[in-house]
Amino acid sequence: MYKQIIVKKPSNSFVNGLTTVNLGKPNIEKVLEQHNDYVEAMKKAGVSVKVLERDENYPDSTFVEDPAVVTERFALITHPGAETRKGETIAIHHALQEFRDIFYTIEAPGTVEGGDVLQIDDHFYIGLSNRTNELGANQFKAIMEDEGYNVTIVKLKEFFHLKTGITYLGDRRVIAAGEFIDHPDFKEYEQITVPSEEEYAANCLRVNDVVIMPKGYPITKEKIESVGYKTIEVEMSEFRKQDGGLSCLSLRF
Ligand code: CIR
Repeated sequence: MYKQIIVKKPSNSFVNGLTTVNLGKPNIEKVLEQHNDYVEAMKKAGVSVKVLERDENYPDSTFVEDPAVVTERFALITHPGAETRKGETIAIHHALQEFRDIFYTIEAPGTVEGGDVLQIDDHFYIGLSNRTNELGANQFKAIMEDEGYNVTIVKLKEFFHLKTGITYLGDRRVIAAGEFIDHPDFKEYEQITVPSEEEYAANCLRVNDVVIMPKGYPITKEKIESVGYKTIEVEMSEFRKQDGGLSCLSLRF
Protein backbone atom coordinates (compact mmCIF):
# COMPACT_ATOMS: atom_id res chain seq x y z
CA MET A 1 0.00 0.00 0.00
CA TYR A 2 1.26 3.47 -0.79
CA LYS A 3 2.10 6.24 1.64
CA GLN A 4 3.72 8.76 -0.67
CA ILE A 5 3.40 9.92 -4.24
CA ILE A 6 5.35 12.38 -6.36
CA VAL A 7 3.62 14.37 -9.08
CA LYS A 8 4.86 17.20 -11.26
CA LYS A 9 2.86 20.24 -12.34
CA PRO A 10 2.08 20.28 -16.07
CA SER A 11 4.02 22.96 -17.92
CA ASN A 12 2.48 25.34 -20.47
CA SER A 13 4.56 23.47 -23.03
CA PHE A 14 2.50 20.34 -22.24
CA VAL A 15 0.34 21.08 -25.27
CA ASN A 16 3.42 20.53 -27.47
CA GLY A 17 4.25 17.13 -25.98
CA LEU A 18 4.45 13.81 -27.78
CA THR A 19 1.34 12.02 -28.93
CA THR A 20 0.31 9.21 -31.24
CA VAL A 21 -3.44 9.83 -31.00
CA ASN A 22 -5.55 12.30 -32.86
CA LEU A 23 -7.78 13.79 -30.20
CA GLY A 24 -6.84 17.47 -30.62
CA LYS A 25 -4.68 19.85 -28.57
CA PRO A 26 -5.09 19.81 -24.81
CA ASN A 27 -6.61 22.87 -23.18
CA ILE A 28 -4.06 24.02 -20.61
CA GLU A 29 -6.65 25.33 -18.10
CA LYS A 30 -8.37 21.97 -18.15
CA VAL A 31 -5.02 20.19 -17.89
CA LEU A 32 -4.25 22.05 -14.67
CA GLU A 33 -7.74 21.48 -13.30
CA GLN A 34 -7.60 17.75 -14.03
CA HIS A 35 -4.14 17.53 -12.49
CA ASN A 36 -5.48 19.18 -9.31
CA ASP A 37 -8.39 16.74 -9.20
CA TYR A 38 -5.93 13.87 -9.54
CA VAL A 39 -3.94 15.15 -6.57
CA GLU A 40 -7.14 15.54 -4.53
CA ALA A 41 -8.23 11.98 -5.37
CA MET A 42 -4.83 10.71 -4.24
CA LYS A 43 -5.07 12.63 -0.96
CA LYS A 44 -8.54 11.18 -0.40
CA ALA A 45 -7.02 7.73 -0.89
CA GLY A 46 -4.66 8.52 1.99
CA VAL A 47 -1.28 9.34 0.47
CA SER A 48 1.07 12.29 1.04
CA VAL A 49 1.75 14.20 -2.13
CA LYS A 50 5.00 15.89 -3.10
CA VAL A 51 4.42 18.28 -5.99
CA LEU A 52 7.41 19.11 -8.18
CA GLU A 53 7.57 22.44 -9.97
CA ARG A 54 6.74 22.54 -13.66
CA ASP A 55 9.56 22.44 -16.20
CA GLU A 56 8.87 24.20 -19.50
CA ASN A 57 11.85 22.48 -21.14
CA TYR A 58 10.16 19.10 -20.87
CA PRO A 59 6.59 19.11 -22.21
CA ASP A 60 5.94 15.50 -21.13
CA SER A 61 7.55 15.75 -17.71
CA THR A 62 4.22 15.71 -15.85
CA PHE A 63 4.21 11.98 -16.72
CA VAL A 64 6.59 11.27 -13.83
CA GLU A 65 6.02 7.54 -13.91
CA ASP A 66 8.32 7.11 -16.89
CA PRO A 67 11.75 8.36 -15.67
CA ALA A 68 11.88 6.23 -12.48
CA VAL A 69 10.75 3.07 -10.73
CA VAL A 70 10.66 3.13 -6.93
CA THR A 71 10.72 0.02 -4.75
CA GLU A 72 10.64 -0.35 -0.98
CA ARG A 73 14.42 -0.23 -0.66
CA PHE A 74 15.77 1.65 -3.69
CA ALA A 75 14.96 3.69 -6.77
CA LEU A 76 15.86 2.96 -10.35
CA ILE A 77 16.35 5.87 -12.71
CA THR A 78 15.32 4.83 -16.19
CA HIS A 79 16.58 5.91 -19.58
CA PRO A 80 13.46 7.01 -21.49
CA GLY A 81 13.14 5.83 -25.06
CA ALA A 82 11.73 9.15 -26.28
CA GLU A 83 14.55 11.51 -27.25
CA THR A 84 12.77 14.61 -25.85
CA ARG A 85 12.24 12.90 -22.48
CA LYS A 86 15.74 11.65 -21.67
CA GLY A 87 16.64 14.76 -19.65
CA GLU A 88 13.65 14.33 -17.33
CA THR A 89 15.61 11.86 -15.23
CA ILE A 90 17.80 14.58 -13.63
CA ALA A 91 14.96 16.31 -11.76
CA ILE A 92 13.38 13.00 -10.75
CA HIS A 93 16.67 11.65 -9.42
CA HIS A 94 17.06 14.83 -7.41
CA ALA A 95 13.52 14.64 -6.00
CA LEU A 96 13.86 10.99 -5.03
CA GLN A 97 16.98 11.66 -2.95
CA GLU A 98 14.64 12.83 -0.20
CA PHE A 99 13.11 9.34 -0.07
CA ARG A 100 15.75 6.78 -1.08
CA ASP A 101 19.54 6.38 -0.60
CA ILE A 102 20.15 3.59 -3.07
CA PHE A 103 19.89 4.27 -6.80
CA TYR A 104 20.36 2.18 -9.91
CA THR A 105 20.35 3.52 -13.45
CA ILE A 106 19.53 2.15 -16.86
CA GLU A 107 22.37 2.95 -19.24
CA ALA A 108 22.27 3.82 -22.97
CA PRO A 109 21.80 2.28 -25.44
CA GLY A 110 19.34 0.49 -23.15
CA THR A 111 15.99 2.26 -22.78
CA VAL A 112 13.24 1.74 -20.22
CA GLU A 113 10.17 3.82 -19.39
CA GLY A 114 8.33 3.28 -16.12
CA GLY A 115 5.00 2.93 -17.94
CA ASP A 116 6.32 -0.42 -19.13
CA VAL A 117 6.91 -1.66 -15.59
CA LEU A 118 4.21 -3.46 -13.64
CA GLN A 119 4.87 -4.71 -10.13
CA ILE A 120 2.80 -7.57 -8.73
CA ASP A 121 4.05 -8.26 -5.21
CA ASP A 122 7.65 -9.50 -5.62
CA HIS A 123 7.33 -9.96 -9.37
CA PHE A 124 8.11 -7.29 -11.96
CA TYR A 125 6.77 -7.46 -15.49
CA ILE A 126 8.51 -5.27 -18.07
CA GLY A 127 7.10 -4.62 -21.52
CA LEU A 128 9.15 -4.43 -24.68
CA SER A 129 7.55 -1.49 -26.46
CA ASN A 130 8.50 1.38 -28.73
CA ARG A 131 10.00 2.99 -25.60
CA THR A 132 11.61 0.07 -23.76
CA ASN A 133 14.13 -1.97 -25.70
CA GLU A 134 15.61 -5.38 -25.10
CA LEU A 135 18.93 -4.01 -23.77
CA GLY A 136 17.09 -1.86 -21.25
CA ALA A 137 14.75 -4.66 -20.23
CA ASN A 138 17.73 -6.99 -19.69
CA GLN A 139 19.50 -4.40 -17.53
CA PHE A 140 16.29 -3.97 -15.55
CA LYS A 141 15.94 -7.73 -15.12
CA ALA A 142 19.53 -8.12 -13.89
CA ILE A 143 19.16 -5.30 -11.33
CA MET A 144 15.81 -6.52 -10.02
CA GLU A 145 16.84 -10.18 -9.86
CA ASP A 146 19.94 -9.19 -7.90
CA GLU A 147 17.62 -7.44 -5.48
CA GLY A 148 15.56 -10.61 -5.06
CA TYR A 149 12.62 -9.92 -7.38
CA ASN A 150 11.30 -12.18 -10.14
CA VAL A 151 11.19 -10.54 -13.56
CA THR A 152 9.25 -11.43 -16.71
CA ILE A 153 9.84 -9.62 -19.99
CA VAL A 154 6.61 -9.25 -21.97
CA LYS A 155 6.67 -8.39 -25.67
CA LEU A 156 3.98 -5.85 -26.55
CA LYS A 157 2.07 -6.03 -29.82
CA GLU A 158 -0.02 -2.87 -29.83
CA PHE A 159 -0.20 -1.06 -26.54
CA PHE A 160 1.83 2.10 -25.97
CA HIS A 161 3.22 0.93 -22.63
CA LEU A 162 2.65 -2.31 -20.69
CA LYS A 163 0.48 -0.54 -18.10
CA THR A 164 -1.66 1.03 -20.84
CA GLY A 165 -3.36 -2.36 -21.02
CA ILE A 166 -3.02 -3.97 -17.61
CA THR A 167 -3.27 -2.92 -13.96
CA TYR A 168 -2.73 -4.90 -10.79
CA LEU A 169 -5.61 -4.42 -8.38
CA GLY A 170 -4.14 -6.38 -5.48
CA ASP A 171 -5.64 -9.63 -4.17
CA ARG A 172 -4.05 -11.54 -7.12
CA ARG A 173 -6.42 -9.77 -9.51
CA VAL A 174 -5.65 -7.74 -12.65
CA ILE A 175 -7.66 -5.54 -14.99
CA ALA A 176 -6.75 -6.44 -18.56
CA ALA A 177 -7.61 -5.10 -22.01
CA GLY A 178 -6.83 -6.04 -25.60
CA GLU A 179 -3.70 -8.16 -26.04
CA PHE A 180 -3.47 -8.83 -22.29
CA ILE A 181 -6.82 -10.58 -22.01
CA ASP A 182 -5.95 -14.24 -21.39
CA HIS A 183 -2.26 -13.48 -21.98
CA PRO A 184 -0.21 -16.52 -20.84
CA ASP A 185 2.19 -14.39 -18.74
CA PHE A 186 -0.68 -13.27 -16.52
CA LYS A 187 -2.69 -16.47 -16.36
CA GLU A 188 -2.09 -16.98 -12.64
CA TYR A 189 -4.17 -13.89 -11.83
CA GLU A 190 -7.92 -13.51 -11.78
CA GLN A 191 -8.90 -11.11 -14.58
CA ILE A 192 -11.37 -8.31 -14.89
CA THR A 193 -11.65 -7.71 -18.61
CA VAL A 194 -12.13 -4.30 -20.15
CA PRO A 195 -14.28 -4.09 -23.30
CA SER A 196 -12.54 -2.59 -26.33
CA GLU A 197 -14.65 0.59 -26.27
CA GLU A 198 -13.40 1.25 -22.72
CA GLU A 199 -9.77 0.27 -23.28
CA TYR A 200 -8.47 3.51 -21.77
CA ALA A 201 -9.88 2.43 -18.37
CA ALA A 202 -7.46 -0.52 -18.21
CA ASN A 203 -4.93 1.94 -16.82
CA CYS A 204 -6.16 2.71 -13.34
CA LEU A 205 -4.67 2.59 -9.84
CA ARG A 206 -5.40 0.71 -6.67
CA VAL A 207 -4.40 3.15 -3.95
CA ASN A 208 -4.95 1.79 -0.45
CA ASP A 209 -8.71 1.13 -0.13
CA VAL A 210 -9.86 2.59 -3.43
CA VAL A 211 -9.40 2.23 -7.14
CA ILE A 212 -8.80 5.57 -8.86
CA MET A 213 -9.97 5.35 -12.45
CA PRO A 214 -10.62 7.62 -15.43
CA LYS A 215 -14.09 9.14 -15.61
CA GLY A 216 -16.57 7.93 -18.20
CA TYR A 217 -16.05 4.17 -18.37
CA PRO A 218 -19.23 2.78 -16.74
CA ILE A 219 -18.84 -0.88 -17.70
CA THR A 220 -15.35 -1.13 -16.21
CA LYS A 221 -16.39 0.88 -13.15
CA GLU A 222 -19.27 -1.50 -12.52
CA LYS A 223 -17.01 -4.54 -12.92
CA ILE A 224 -14.47 -3.12 -10.46
CA GLU A 225 -17.17 -2.27 -7.93
CA SER A 226 -18.88 -5.65 -8.31
CA VAL A 227 -15.82 -7.40 -6.87
CA GLY A 228 -15.88 -5.12 -3.84
CA TYR A 229 -13.69 -2.06 -4.51
CA LYS A 230 -14.69 1.53 -3.99
CA THR A 231 -13.85 3.75 -6.96
CA ILE A 232 -12.97 7.41 -7.40
CA GLU A 233 -13.27 8.77 -10.93
CA VAL A 234 -10.97 11.46 -12.29
CA GLU A 235 -11.49 13.26 -15.61
CA MET A 236 -8.46 12.47 -17.78
CA SER A 237 -9.54 13.84 -21.19
CA GLU A 238 -6.62 16.27 -21.59
CA PHE A 239 -3.93 13.77 -20.59
CA ARG A 240 -5.43 11.17 -22.88
CA LYS A 241 -4.84 13.55 -25.81
CA GLN A 242 -1.09 13.15 -25.11
CA ASP A 243 -1.18 9.35 -24.67
CA GLY A 244 -1.11 9.73 -20.91
CA GLY A 245 -2.96 7.30 -18.66
CA LEU A 246 -3.86 7.68 -15.02
CA SER A 247 -0.83 5.90 -13.63
CA CYS A 248 1.61 8.04 -15.68
CA LEU A 249 0.92 11.08 -13.52
CA SER A 250 2.52 9.77 -10.34
CA LEU A 251 5.35 7.82 -8.78
CA ARG A 252 3.94 5.81 -5.89
CA PHE A 253 5.71 4.18 -2.98
C1 CIR B 1 4.89 10.37 -24.14
O1 CIR B 1 4.68 10.17 -25.34
O2 CIR B 1 5.94 10.03 -23.60
C2 CIR B 1 3.84 11.10 -23.34
N1 CIR B 1 3.12 12.00 -24.20
C3 CIR B 1 2.89 10.13 -22.68
C4 CIR B 1 3.54 9.26 -21.65
C5 CIR B 1 2.60 8.34 -21.00
N2 CIR B 1 3.22 7.67 -19.91
C6 CIR B 1 2.82 6.50 -19.41
O3 CIR B 1 1.91 5.86 -19.96
N3 CIR B 1 3.46 6.02 -18.37
